[in-house]
Amino acid sequence: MSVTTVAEPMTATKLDQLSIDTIRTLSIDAVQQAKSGHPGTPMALAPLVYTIWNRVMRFDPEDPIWPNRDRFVLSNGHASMLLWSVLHLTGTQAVNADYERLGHPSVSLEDIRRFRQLGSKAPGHPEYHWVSGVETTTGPLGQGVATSVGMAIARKWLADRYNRPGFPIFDYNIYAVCGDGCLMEGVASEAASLAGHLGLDNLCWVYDNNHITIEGQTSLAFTEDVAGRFLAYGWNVLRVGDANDLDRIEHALSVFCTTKGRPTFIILDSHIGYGSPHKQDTAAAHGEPLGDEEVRLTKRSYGWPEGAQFLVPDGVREHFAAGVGARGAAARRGWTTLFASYRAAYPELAGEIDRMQRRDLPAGWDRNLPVFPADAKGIAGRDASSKVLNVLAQSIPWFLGGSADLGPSNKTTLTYEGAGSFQAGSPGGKNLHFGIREHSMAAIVNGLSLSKVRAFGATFFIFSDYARPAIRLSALMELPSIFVFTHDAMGDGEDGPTHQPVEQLASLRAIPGLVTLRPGDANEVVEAYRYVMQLRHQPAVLVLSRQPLPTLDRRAYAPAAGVARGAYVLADPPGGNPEVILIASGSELSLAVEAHEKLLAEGIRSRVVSMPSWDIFDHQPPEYRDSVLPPTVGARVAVEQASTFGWERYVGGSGRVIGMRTFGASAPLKALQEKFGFEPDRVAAAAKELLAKR
Ligand SMILES: Cc1ncc(C[n+]2csc(CCOP(=O)(O)OP(=O)(O)O)c2C)c(N)n1
Ligand SMILES: [Mg+2]
Repeated sequence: MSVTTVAEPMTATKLDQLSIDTIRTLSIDAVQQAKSGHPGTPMALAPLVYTIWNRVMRFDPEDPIWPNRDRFVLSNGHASMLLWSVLHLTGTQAVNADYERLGHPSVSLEDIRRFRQLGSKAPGHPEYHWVSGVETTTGPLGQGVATSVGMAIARKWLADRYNRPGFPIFDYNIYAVCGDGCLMEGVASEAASLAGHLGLDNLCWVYDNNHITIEGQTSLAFTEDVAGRFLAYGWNVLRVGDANDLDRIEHALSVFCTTKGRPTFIILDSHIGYGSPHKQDTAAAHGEPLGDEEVRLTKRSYGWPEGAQFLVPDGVREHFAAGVGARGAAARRGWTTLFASYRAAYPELAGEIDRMQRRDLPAGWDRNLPVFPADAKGIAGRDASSKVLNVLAQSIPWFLGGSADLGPSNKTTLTYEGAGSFQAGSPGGKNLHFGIREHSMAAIVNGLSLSKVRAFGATFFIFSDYARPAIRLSALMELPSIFVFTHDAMGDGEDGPTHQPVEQLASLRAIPGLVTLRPGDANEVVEAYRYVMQLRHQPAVLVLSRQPLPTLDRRAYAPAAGVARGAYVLADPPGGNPEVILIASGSELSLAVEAHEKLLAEGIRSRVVSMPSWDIFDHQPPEYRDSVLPPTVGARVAVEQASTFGWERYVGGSGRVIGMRTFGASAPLKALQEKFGFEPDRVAAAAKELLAKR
């Protein structure tokens, strides 16, 4: 006979605490094991993330891509262990790029043990497309919150187009967590300003106000009144003074849910490295393992078994299953039933949603694309683009976009009857007005793409520099974002070197997976869009001219459909067999054609290769590439109003590049073309020099 000790009953409150401490200790152990990572913020924000996920969010771990799920964005991506912990503890399932469920968890305990190791589904920072349940890639501070504004815009637009009385098909919310770093970044300010203007009441940012960044106290560099700033942006600003107070956090989130007409900003006062006796509230808790002894002391302070590692106590997984799991499953089931009746009542709209979710296009989407007749005077790339955009926006209901205040110059404004402007009071508008905020524009376009809306953002090509970090992320995330950049080179001559791109093409071409296209005439613009619209997992940059470019006579020259192969033989000498190849893109294509005609007249067998996209060309089979640029023809001249950087790979050791080696200058275009050598005679002369050298 023995006396049975009665175990303390597991109350809901205790399970809350146990779950939170599990997130904390998994984070501590993973960082310790990896000997790298960021333990302090997960330790501090575990209660917040726990509350959002287990008490508030509508998210079904069984189906992490259910369209009406709430979105969670961890903008302070260095705290990734928060996400790996909750994805693991909720049993979130893995899905692949074809939207199939794979039948195993997205993040396993083994992945967490292998935090930051090759192949682990618990990498250093949240990576969309690598880990199911991650809504957007974060790590470059500010990007996550800026992207969340795109998600909120998308949700508003989707609701306006698809919801019907009794059918709230899209009514989800977007939660983003950010730290001091995110809020110091300009991109977040740009995005917050726009979100306030647009009154995005489906958007909630929670600010981890811990007064610590890497160099120490924020008092070193960040002493502004953040609350005042967000009030001025037009946000609803709330404060929770204790990051461990679940009820207050939950209450603040419920205030968000009922606030209409403005986004919500919750300031959460927290203690980085919470529970660590020597590291709490210090920068030392930010980005390095606590150390074995400190880990023990910290676990002791949580009342955790000091020697246990990667411990998930009994009841924790069940607690998440009873919380977010049950709530999410019920919400998804309800939605699925609702959507079935919606499909019966509105089959066409339901069909659109299906297609959009799969990133398919409607049948006949390219039927009305224009064909431009040959015209020596020609049409500017941006004007051809305008015609194309207006066709596409009408044939693809969920295709929309706008410019960073350069609509009249980019010619990206959708002008057809009913296109409308997206504003707080008109969330069905298809013209987005980003204001002069290129960086957040690109992040917002990514947020729209993540929400399956097809979106573009536009500005001058030179200001792609201001958008580049988000363009890079679009490529890393494999999103079909579209960036329309006009004023491709020196076409805006008088504006001078501040406005004349030089190195931008080389820099964008260097981004893995990004399709950069610089079409050479109006029909190439059409073909470029035709190609880009069919991309499902790649972003694209379209670089378009400001000035008219001759529309080539496609009966005399090869069809513009060659654009789809990145480069194609536009013109050959009679009977083929060229001795010299002129390669050009964009505005320099007609220049190359003129030089070609001159050379032909002199009996020189020249070929013109139109090369709007390096990237697409590089992905063609070698036989095709060799047929366009035969290895036997070493005499090659590339001409492009951009940095010569990189062209060696196409012109080879014995070729010549006519491009930019300096910045441009302020002068009329004609004078610049003369100064920098972009004239048919100079191109022809370069070709002849190469031939003479043989
Ligand atoms: C754009 C960008 N700049 C710099 C960094 C490097 N970095 C990562 S975390 C961090 C400090 C962030 O401070 P805070 O957001 O307050 O995070 P906390 O330490 O409080 O979690 C810095 C500078 C980065 N990830 N992204
Ligand atoms: Mg901080």
